[in-house]
Amino acid sequence: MVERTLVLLKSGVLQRRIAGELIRRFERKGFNIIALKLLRMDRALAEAHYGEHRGKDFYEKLLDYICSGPVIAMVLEGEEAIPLVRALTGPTEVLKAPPGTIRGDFAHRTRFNVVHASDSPAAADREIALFFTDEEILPWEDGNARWF
Ligand code: FUP
Repeated sequence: MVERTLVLLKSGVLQRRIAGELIRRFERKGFNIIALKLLRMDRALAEAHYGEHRGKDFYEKLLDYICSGPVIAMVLEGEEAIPLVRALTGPTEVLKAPPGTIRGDFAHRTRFNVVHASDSPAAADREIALFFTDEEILPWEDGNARWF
């Protein structure tokens, strides 16, 4: 089934100059980028995005981190995009993230685990709507490539 998922390249990715490398991995797998923006998340957006973690011991530090610099937000579309993008990102805990995954290759602290990706269809719908209006989402088909 074709799905859409929200990906965030978190604070620090731009400073480390690895945004292109990370985007390349999603493109290489075959997903369509159908929305993309650079933004600085404010506290309200961070709380809305990570509300499920309110009250946990890492919550405040998680918000501080995600608000500490610009992030890249993207909507990716493709067959089974939600589980397949999660497979590319790797598990949340960096000690469990194998080499070859984004977190396995680029993160050494769970709190600074480089990337966010929606973990269910309900989360994807909710998260995409937090970051993008309907007008900002631009699905396309491979047929467009014949012009180039
Ligand atoms: P994920 O969906 O893989 O991003 O993981 P979670 O929604 O469980 O966690 C959200 C973010 O909280 C993680 F990306 C990193 C941070 N976190 C911690 O800092 N410590 C923890 O023990 C768990 C999560």
